[in-house]
Parts: sequence; C-alpha cells; structure tokens
Amino acid sequence: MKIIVTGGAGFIGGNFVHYMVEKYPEDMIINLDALTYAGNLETLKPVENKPNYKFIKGDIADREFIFKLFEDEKPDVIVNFAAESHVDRSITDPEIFVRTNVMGTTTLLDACKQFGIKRFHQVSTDEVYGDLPLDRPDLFFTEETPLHTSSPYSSSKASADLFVMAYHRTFGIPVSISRCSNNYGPYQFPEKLIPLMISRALADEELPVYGNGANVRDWLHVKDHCQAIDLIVRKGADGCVYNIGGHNERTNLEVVKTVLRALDKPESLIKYVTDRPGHDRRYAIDPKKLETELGWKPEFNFDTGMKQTIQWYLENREWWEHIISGEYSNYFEKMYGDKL
Ligand code: NAD
Ligand code: TDX
Repeated sequence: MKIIVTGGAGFIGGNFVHYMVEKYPEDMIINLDALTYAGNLETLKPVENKPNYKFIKGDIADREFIFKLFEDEKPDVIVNFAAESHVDRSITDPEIFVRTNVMGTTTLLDACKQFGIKRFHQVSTDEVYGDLPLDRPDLFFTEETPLHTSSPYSSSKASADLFVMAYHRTFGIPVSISRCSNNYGPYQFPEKLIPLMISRALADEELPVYGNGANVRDWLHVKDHCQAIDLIVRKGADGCVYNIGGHNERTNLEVVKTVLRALDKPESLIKYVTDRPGHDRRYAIDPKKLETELGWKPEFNFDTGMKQTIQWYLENREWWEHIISGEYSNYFEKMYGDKL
C-alpha cells in the first residue's frame, strides 16, 4: 500500500510516521508537510533513510500541487493530520485555520474524488463536541454527541468533519474520522501544555496556568493514538466516526503539579494568568465503540505515559531547545509577555 500521511513533520503525524515505517516495511509511507512553524524535519531523523519512507514538501490547500501529487503517486490511503492545531493561535489569527483545516481538507477530498482512493482518514479531535460541565463526571462524549464548538480551531475541525461526511454521502468517497482527546508524548511542540511546562520548569521559569487551573482534559499517549488510527484505517467501517481516549482525566493544575514533582521543582513556579477566552471546561471521551468493535486498548496510563514523556524531554533537550531559541521565542513574548 502507498499511504500519504499529511502533517507528518508535526507532533502526532511524526509519531505516526515512525510507527508505520517500522511496522509495515512492505508499505510506502509518504510524508507530505508544508513545514509551517510546527513542522520539524528533525523529528523524522530516525526514519529518513528507510527505503519505505519519503518526504515531500507541500501545502494541502494548494490545489494544483495536490492534484499533480495524486496523479504522480496514485496513493491508496490518505491519513490527514495536517492542520493548524493550537487553540490560542486560532483566537489571535483564525483565518489560517479556515484555509488549512477546512480548505486543505476539501482540496484533498477533491483529489480523492478525481483520482480515487481506498480510504481517506480524517484525524479530528474531541474539541468538535464542545465541552462538558465540571460538576457532571457521569457525562462523556460519544460518537452521537452533537457538534457544538467553542473556538475558531474547533469550529474549523468540525467544519472539516462535515465536509468529509458530505463527500462520503454525495460522492461515495470511502472515509473514516477519528476524534481523539488531548495527546502528549515525544516530539510535541512546546507551545502545548505539557511540553511548555516541562521546558519552563527545567529553566526555573514561571508556569502560566490559565484561570484557576480547574479545567479538565482527558490525556492519551500519542503512541496509543497512532495505534488506534492504524486500526481504524485498516479495520474501521467505511463512513464511520470513532472516538479515541483512555479515561485519563486530570485538571490542568494536577498535570502541572505532576510535572513539577517529576522534575523536583517547587510549586511556587506556578503563576495563575488571565484565562483563555471561551476556555472549554472539560473534555472526556467514551471510547467504547473503538474498544468493542475493533478491540483497541491503550498501552499507557497517565502515570506510565508521563514518566516516559518527561524522560524523553530530558534526554532530547536539543530537539526542543532548538525550537525555543528560534522564532518561537517571539511568539511566546507576544502571547504571554504581559501575563508573566
Ligand atoms: P502539529 O501542529 O504539531 O502539526 C501539524 C503539522 O501540519 C505540522 O507539521 C505542519 O507543518 C503541518 N501543516 C500545517 N499546515 C499545513 C498545510 N497547509 N499543508 C501541509 N502541512 C501542513 O499538530 P498535532 O498536535 O500533531 O495535531 C495533528 C492533528 O491531530 C491535527 O489535525 C489536530 O487537529 C489533531 N489532534 C490533535 C490533538 C492534540 O492533542 N495535539 C488531539 C486530537 C486531534
Ligand atoms: O500556557 C498554558 N496554560 C494553560 O493553563 C497553555 C498553553 C494551556 N493551558 C491550558 C489550556 C487547556 O485547558 O491547558 C489545557 C491544554 O491546553 P493546550 O495544550 O493548548 O491544549 P487544548 O487547548 O486542550 O487542545 C489540544 O487538545 C485537542 C490540542 O492543542 C488540539 O490540537 C487538540 O485538538
């Protein structure tokens, strides 16, 4: 099989490329990535010389380029990770989220319609369901929960999901969608909560916690996410949505304190800052469909996953220090400058 992985130089896409290149030596994995601020070819170093791997630089919203790529490569499967993925950036600059997340996805779907495809898989998010109240721990997102978004990011992802389903129904494109909870693990860009806190705690810098830190996220190790996507692409039913999550709910404050404990740093580093506008309160996934229909089970719980992740950031300082010392430092100043 020839599989195009879009966004394979990012966090989850990069981990997925590693996983697929190792697991399926007989398949060809093509990593298509525009190398935005979030794309990093350093992440692909472990696979770059493998015979079943190839990198192509390109933009999923560039129609001419995408059609030519499909014509040349004739892929069997597309797994679409490419996206603008950071909620805070979507609040300051929503437009690029529409271009990449919505128009990029429809451009890929148009190419699938024109050239044919065995499966188009859309990597979506639990954020399309909106949020749950903090005082109802009995409530979870199922695949039937209505879409009800809060941020420009989640609205762009929900919109893309609707287009995927529309192309399935109207044009008969074989599709699947997965909606996963918050990921953590190696190679995550240090703008996201866990790597941000690890890198700043190691430098004895203040840790910005939005609001009172009581918002809840449901954490899944990135490797478990990759395994689930592989399973859905190969065995999932055509036209179906699968939720992915491992029942690891934590408040943001609990997560930050876990990082501080693991690094033996004081809680006095925590600094409560202005809340994110429209901040979703709680995400919690019910993964029953994936578990019962496809037999998926996560390998990590939050404790084992965090231990492995923190160890990785300690052993791979060069990877993230390189990012922090570059253009990203301007972004941090702009976003947090008057908060810290
Ligand atoms: P990321 O920001 O780390 O990586 C995104 C990648 O997409 C980068 O390599 C970037 O260069 C590439 N990209 C951006 N625009 C592009 C374009 N126009 N054309 C080609 N490539 C482009 O993101 P991530 O955290 O790895 O998330 C990957 C996917 O998983 C996204 O679709 C996101 O919505 C979804 N998701 C993320 C999480 C999470 O917790 N991070 C959870 C659930 C779902
Ligand atoms: O400095 C911070 N302080 C803080 O308190 C940052 C960056 C975040 N937070 C809070 C906001 C959230 O409640 O931590 C929580 C996690 O924040 P992010 O890492 O920005 O993730 P989130 O907004 O939950 O979205 C993530 O999960 C779903 C990904 O970025 C999305 O791509 C994915 O779809």
